[in-house]
Amino acid sequence: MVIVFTIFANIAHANTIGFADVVVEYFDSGNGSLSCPEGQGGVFPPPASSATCVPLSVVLGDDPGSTSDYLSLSTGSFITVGFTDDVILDGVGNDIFISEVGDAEENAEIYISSVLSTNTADFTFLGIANGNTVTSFDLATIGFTGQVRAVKIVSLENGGFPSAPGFDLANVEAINFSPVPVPAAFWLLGSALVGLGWVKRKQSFES
Ligand SMILES: [Ca+2]
Ligand SMILES: [Ca+2]
Ligand SMILES: [Ca+2]
Repeated sequence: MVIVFTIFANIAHANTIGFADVVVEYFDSGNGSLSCPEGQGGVFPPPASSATCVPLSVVLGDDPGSTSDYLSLSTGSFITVGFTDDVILDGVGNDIFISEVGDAEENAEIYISSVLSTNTADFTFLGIANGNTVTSFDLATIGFTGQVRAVKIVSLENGGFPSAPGFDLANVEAINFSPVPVPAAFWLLGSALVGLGWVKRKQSFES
């Protein structure tokens, strides 16, 4: 089992407005084919018939070309992606699209959070995303009225094993969202510790 907790910059795709920006957490259950984050596309173009190691950034940004790069999440594996230059809001109709590019029975549980967090308690169950389709979600269906900054995808099946085991996540798209001003986005991107220090100093100057 491997647990990674870090913030990965989006290096694979340029268009991040309306799409996920960072990886907050990744968990590999060990039920896949390889001992690395696996999938297809990105900077490791593989033969179509086999899985290969991919950077987690394949799930960030959009997939503008004719083929999507994706991360295969085997049963029990999950990834949490964060939005930093935009936040998802409940608007008219659907608010979030989750794109799966496999062709087998591959579903995943989708959870959302208002904070970039690795704590399960911070997440609310939104629904089930299906395989070989783009599944749409409307925040209104669960009465979620806050901002969504993190989306967690937990794989339920291992369809496609061994070439693309489980839920093949191509991207996470925000349909209704609000852009975050650059300084605020920088704040979200991990300057929290620096910021806390600054607040403390500011308070001490004023006292
Ligand atoms: Ca974004
Ligand atoms: Ca909505
Ligand atoms: Ca992708």
